Formats: sequence, C-alpha cells, structure tokens
Amino acid sequence: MERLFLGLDSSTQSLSPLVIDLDTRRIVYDGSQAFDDIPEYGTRNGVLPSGEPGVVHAPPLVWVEAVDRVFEKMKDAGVPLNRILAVSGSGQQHGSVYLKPGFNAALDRLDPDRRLAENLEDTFSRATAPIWQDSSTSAECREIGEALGGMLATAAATGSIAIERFTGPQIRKFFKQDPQAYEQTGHVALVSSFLASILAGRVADMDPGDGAGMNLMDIGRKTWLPEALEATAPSLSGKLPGISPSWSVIGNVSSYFVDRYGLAADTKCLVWSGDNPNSVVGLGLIQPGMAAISLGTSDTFIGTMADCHTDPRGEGHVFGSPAGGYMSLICLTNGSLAREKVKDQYGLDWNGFSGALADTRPGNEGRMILPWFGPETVPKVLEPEVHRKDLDPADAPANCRAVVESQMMALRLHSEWMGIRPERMYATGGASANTAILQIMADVHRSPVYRSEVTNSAGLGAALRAAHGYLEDAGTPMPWDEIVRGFADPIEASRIDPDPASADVYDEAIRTYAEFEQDALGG
Ligand code: ADP
Ligand code: XUL
Repeated sequence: MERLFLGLDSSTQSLSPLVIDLDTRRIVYDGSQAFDDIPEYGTRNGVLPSGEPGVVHAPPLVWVEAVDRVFEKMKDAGVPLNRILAVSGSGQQHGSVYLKPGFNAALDRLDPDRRLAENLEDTFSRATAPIWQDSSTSAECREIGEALGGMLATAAATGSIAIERFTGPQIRKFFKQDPQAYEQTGHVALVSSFLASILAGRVADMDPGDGAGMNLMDIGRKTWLPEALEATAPSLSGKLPGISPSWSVIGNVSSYFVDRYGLAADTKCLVWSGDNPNSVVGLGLIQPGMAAISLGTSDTFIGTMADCHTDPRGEGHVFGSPAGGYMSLICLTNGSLAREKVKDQYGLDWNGFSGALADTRPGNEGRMILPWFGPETVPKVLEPEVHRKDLDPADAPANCRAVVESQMMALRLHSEWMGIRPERMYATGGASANTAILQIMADVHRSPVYRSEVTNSAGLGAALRAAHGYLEDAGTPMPWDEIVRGFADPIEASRIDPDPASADVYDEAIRTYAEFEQDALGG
C-alpha cells in the first residue's frame, strides 16, 4: 500500500507541489506554477514593481490563487489526491502577511464553489506583503537593536542581529507608517504560516525554523521573546500565532480541498517552515555537524548544530532545524552572479571557465579578488566595489580561479563560528554541476564533497516533514535517517576528495585572504 505525502514549496517566483511515495521512495509528482503566469496580479519575478529604493513587496493573493492552480494541475494529471495522508509546506522566509480579525472566520467558511482568492480577498488589512528582498528598514533595525541592548545582544537573543529583511523590522515599519492599518490587523502571518492556515482552514502556528527569521523569537527557548515584541510594535503578541515544533499537526485539511479536489477528510495538515529549514531535511542534513553549500543565485553555507550558538560577528543566522536542534546559515549574495560576471568579462562559457581553472594552480600564486560586484551580505558591504590583490585584470585564467578560491575561502572563514567540521559536505544549486568548482570547494574545506540529486530540496523537505509528522502523530514514529533514505541521498559516484597538498596551500592562503578582506573593509 503506497503512502503518499504532499509538500508545497512557495518560493519567491512559484508554487511547486511535490508528491512522494514513502514506501517506494519515488517522487510521484513534481510540478510548478509561476506567479508571473497569473498576469492579473502584475508580478515580475514574483514581486511587484516598486518606485521606492529597497522596497520589495508581493501580492499575497497571487500565492492564494496559485494554490487552486496547483491542485487543479495535480487533479488533471491524475494524482490520487484522495490517497495523500498529510500535507506540509515551505515558504520563502521573512515575508509577512497582514490580516483582519475576520481571517479565521473566513477560513472556517471557505466556499468550495468559489476560488480561494475570491473567498479571501476581503481579509487583508494590508494589500501587499513585504518579502525577503526588501531592504528598506535600516532605521527600524537600529531602533530594535538599541532596545534589545545592541546588535550582538539581539543576535544572542534572537539568533540574528536586527536585519532589514527580517519580519520584526518590517512589522515595525508598517506600524510606524500606517498605525491605523496596523491597529486593524488581527493577525500577522509569515508566508509559510499564511498558506498553512489556508490548507488547514484555521490560523496556523509558525515553526521555530521560520519563526527564527523574524528577530522576535527567543532562539534558545523557541518561544516569543517579550522584549523583542515590545521593541517592535504595540500589542504584537495578540496578533501572532503560537510557535509549535516543526512536526506538529494543525488538524485535518479544510473541507474546501475535500469538496473541490477530492482530498480525504482526514488528511493531516502540518505546520509549514521556511525554505532554508526545509532544505536541511531535503538535503538529508539531519544530524548535528553536517554541512552543505548551495551554489545558486547566491551562495549559502548551511550547517546543523545540536546546541545554539550565534555568530559573534553578527553576519550569520541561527534558525531552529525542523529535524530538531539548530541550523546555521550564511549567505554570499554575489555567488553565481560574481562567477558569471567574471566568465562573461572574458567572453567564456562554463567550459571555458572550467578550462581556466584547469590551467591555473591551487593558491593562484597569491592572486585574489573580492568580487563585490553588488552589495554583499557576508561580509556586509553596502557600497559595492571589486578589489584585486596582485591580480592583473587582463589575466582571464587567474581571475577565474581567483573568484572561485576567494568565495570558497570566504565561505570557510565566515562559517567558522558555526564550529562545524564535517566529514563530508554536500553541494547543490546550479553551479554544483561544475566539477572544477567542487574540487576547489573540497580542497579549501578539506572535506570530501558530494553532489546532491535533489533540485527542489525545499519542496522535498516539506513532503518528508509531512511524512515524519504524520507518523509521529499516528504513534508509529520513523527516525529521520529512515525518512530521508532513498530521497535525499547524495550521489555516491559524485564524490570528490580533497587533495592534501592543495588543502595545505589554502590553510596558508586563508590568512592572507582574511587580511585582504579586513583591509578592503577599512580595518
Ligand atoms: P536559484 O538560486 O535561482 O535556484 P540555481 O541553483 O538554479 O539558482 O543556479 C543558477 C546558477 O547556476 C546560474 O546563475 C549559473 O551562474 C550557475 N551555473 C549553471 N551552470 C553552471 C556551470 N556549469 N558552472 C558554474 N555555474 C553554473
Ligand atoms: C534567507 C533568505 C532567503 C529566502 C529566499 O535568510 O532570505 O534565502 O528564504 O526564499
């Protein structure tokens, strides 16, 4: 008897459902609905055009409409929706949705003869939702940071310094700009908890994975931090839901989905989480001390930790891991963007870029680059500038090696606070297709590197969490390593071992790199 579970991944640009069969370890359905393909909501790359610098909002109703669209697509494709045992999901992190006090009642009486967007269009106290790309809250970050005793005290208490894209500073900005609309808000949701509420037909709790991305949660206790709520906006505690473990069942699916799409009435809905916490599960990082690097648009280093300790430099983040314990994350904004810039500058394709890496030697004879083509998160650089050390801008191969080596050294240097010494590392994201880049990753981190098979690790993580929570709730728990086995396994044949001589070179070079970075940042 097959046991089916659904994960819904609501990312910046699309909603992607993924159905797994836990027994045969098969992905039964893998689909997607791009928000831009629902033109009446006017998004481009998932967000609304904005005239104000740093302001990036999205219309939450497009996410709602996408829910109907993906259920229609699954039904049309013959997915046996009546056999799905449980649903969970993944949301782009930090984005916030503002709802009137009548939201819960509207969820309770969803009319299956009308689309979700029609059912819910009058429930918003703010028409748009600020999302993670919004960087317009520096003033609010300063205010919250000061109220909590400074930036590092904020990081120690909430897992991160007050950061522009995080939800708390965004809520504070809304309260300051439009106190009346804030007062008329009965409920503030994350993207994840908003969509979880729709599936369950009642206001859903947040989980400690996504809840940690708000500057509002006590990272040690995984409960709301009263001082942070107070520093953010008045009466906030009454507008937030609870925080529940990532494997909590909210209840049965809303009758809307039973009547309209044929789901079974006892399909369980689990709390949702953020995309990075879900990816931890989807990449199989279920034990403390595991690490992956995602080489996507940006480069992220994701690790897992048993105990919570935060970054003393304030650059990195700690979230609750949905597999228990904690996860840590740093993000290099100029990841693939920088590699692409260098590649294009010399008129190369990726083969040519890899060839340049083959033609140069580990350590690059001391030549380095700080590829801050745009603003950088780690280290924080607001006014972008590219710095070169002993590097001739006309030397194509040396520049190609410099960008990859420097980024890998930055990832190692700035993740040291996590205290993770993994026996193996996983690589995912578009650039993980490039073996020459992965060799440098293995050498700089002195660790074998495996490529991961999954492309939608967040959606897979959500489906696996649905299975885990369902079995836990049914009184037949399955350990995490068994849950992820066969789904999140790295490709054995993709193993790349570090070369000891090259690793020695990088152990030396990283000190020079650290000084170079400090000099560029003005000490
Ligand atoms: P996203 O963050 O949008 O999910 P992806 O994980 O799909 O991004 O990664 C896309 C990036 O992968 C592209 O921007 C490109 O720079 C990079 N990429 C694709 N193929 C290669 C390759 N062979 N070598 C290096 N980088 C590559
Ligand atoms: C993480 C972050 C992004 C979003 C993207 O802190 O801001 O990775 O979660 O969806």
